[in-house]
Amino acid sequence: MGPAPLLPILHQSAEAEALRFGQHSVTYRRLRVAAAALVPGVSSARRVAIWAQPALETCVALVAALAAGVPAVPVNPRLGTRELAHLVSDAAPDLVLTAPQATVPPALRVLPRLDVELQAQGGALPPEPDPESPALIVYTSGTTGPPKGVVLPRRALSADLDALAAAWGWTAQDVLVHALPLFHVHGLVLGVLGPLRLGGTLHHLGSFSVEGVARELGGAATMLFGVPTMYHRLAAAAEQDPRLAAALGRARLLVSGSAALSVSDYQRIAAATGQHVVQRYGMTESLITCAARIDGPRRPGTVGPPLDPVALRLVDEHGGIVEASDDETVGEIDVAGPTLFLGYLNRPDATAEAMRDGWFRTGDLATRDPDGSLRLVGRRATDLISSGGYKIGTAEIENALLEHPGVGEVAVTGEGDPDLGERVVAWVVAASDPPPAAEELAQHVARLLAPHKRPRVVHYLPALPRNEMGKVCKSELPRAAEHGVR
Ligand code: MLC
Ligand code: AMP
Repeated sequence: MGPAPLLPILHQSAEAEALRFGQHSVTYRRLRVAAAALVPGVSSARRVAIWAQPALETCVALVAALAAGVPAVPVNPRLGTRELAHLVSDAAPDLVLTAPQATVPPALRVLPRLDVELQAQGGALPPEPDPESPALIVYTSGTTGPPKGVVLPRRALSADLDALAAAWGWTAQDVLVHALPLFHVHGLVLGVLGPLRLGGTLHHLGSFSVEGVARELGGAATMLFGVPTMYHRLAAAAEQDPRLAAALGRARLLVSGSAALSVSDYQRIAAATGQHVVQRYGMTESLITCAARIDGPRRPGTVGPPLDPVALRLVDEHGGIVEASDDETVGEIDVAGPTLFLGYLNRPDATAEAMRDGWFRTGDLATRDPDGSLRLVGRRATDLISSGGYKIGTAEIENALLEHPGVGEVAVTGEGDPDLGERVVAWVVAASDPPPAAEELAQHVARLLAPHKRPRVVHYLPALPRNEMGKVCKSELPRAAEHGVR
């Protein structure tokens, strides 16, 4: 007997609806035969890129790569030239899977292309690959350099999804609605593989809108997944729109993650809809490690206890283990167990640095309350910005801005934003007179990296505040700007 399948329902010929994107949907049987048709074209590849538009074809491509046992690299279709070039050279995919009508940028045109035909008829699926084999390579930002490829094995995906299903009573009867991008673990692993592993249904909105959420939750959908920016927008809308408030109130579960849901938005949603949003915490490298349980306490600002298979400890700044459950003593979250990644692609140095005695160091700081729930209180590194649920390294943006001829020196920070959580702020010493316009710098970053990484605010300074070592003192930037704005 081989290993248990990652997507068991694909081995039956179920006629139930699996996935719906707008007017287009597929049953499990169609998903299986369309994916099986791609398998022969994929199976000899070492890795494949998937052009991850929010569309059925992206999911079929993902299922085909998983069935073939070939690691898939989801590609954000809005990546800029610099970041895409990095991904292509770092992951070195042998081919790219796309929807037939998709236009891909030059960096991907050099690769052989395999179009996903939703009506194609494939045969039997190959035997289940080894659970330890890599399934996905997901790029995520760190504090230095370009994004790193996080290599996730099949075993991490199945262990995490089963743990979440147990925590939330998530079953084949659930219809999940969301509008998350399909190139990060939130949208792709939880949002697509979650329903598919359980035999349930996903209704994807294509792009986020309050109206779309209201329509789906007013219809068949039972659960909503979103980032806090989406809940912030829903909170404001639900206060004005009784139909939306009623639809949110009917849901079996509203789940927020990827960034901190503010206490105020949690309370506004509770007041307008009667729903207490369930929060969960995780990282690309560890998948989801903590979640409020359906039958457990839900409190604003807390992300629930560790999931069953996850080992989690809090470590103080001296390396001691925090035993206290007093909601006061802060420690860095370390995690271990079956949901962990295999390592960063091509970066054994970065992988070794991220681990301590077999535990993955998340860099997130938390307290533990008496019932075992964690409260996230910050990050060890201030050089990661959390904006709209995306994690953005300041170094990536600084490097991109330095390539603009009008930028002499630059520092990038995050500042609080009611909608995005944090927004990207650039502090620029101009190299041209007049200095480059803020919108031009935003366009420049959006072109090289991705639009969500563009600075939303630009300050111009005559010089950056530096210490004796020449390092920029980021905490002094606001004061320096006050004294030296042009
Ligand atoms: C505006 N735009 C520009 C621009 N100004 N483009 C180029 N240059 C400029 N100067 C465009 C944008 O591309 C976008 O286009 C539109 O204007 C608005 O952009 P935005 O303001 O950046 O975002 P918005 O559409 O408002 O999106 C908010 C959001 C999004 C919440 C929907 O941030 C989002 O989807 N976040 C999800 C992130 C996520 O999934 N994270 C999970 C990571 S996994 P257009 O055409 O797109 O409208 C993880 C682990 C875990 O963290 O725990 O889950
Ligand atoms: P990523 O590596 O893109 O997957 O982002 C993971 C980071 O998102 C974590 O290290 C946390 O800082 C943050 N994060 C995820 N979920 C939550 C949450 N519920 N509350 C606060 N921060 C979160």
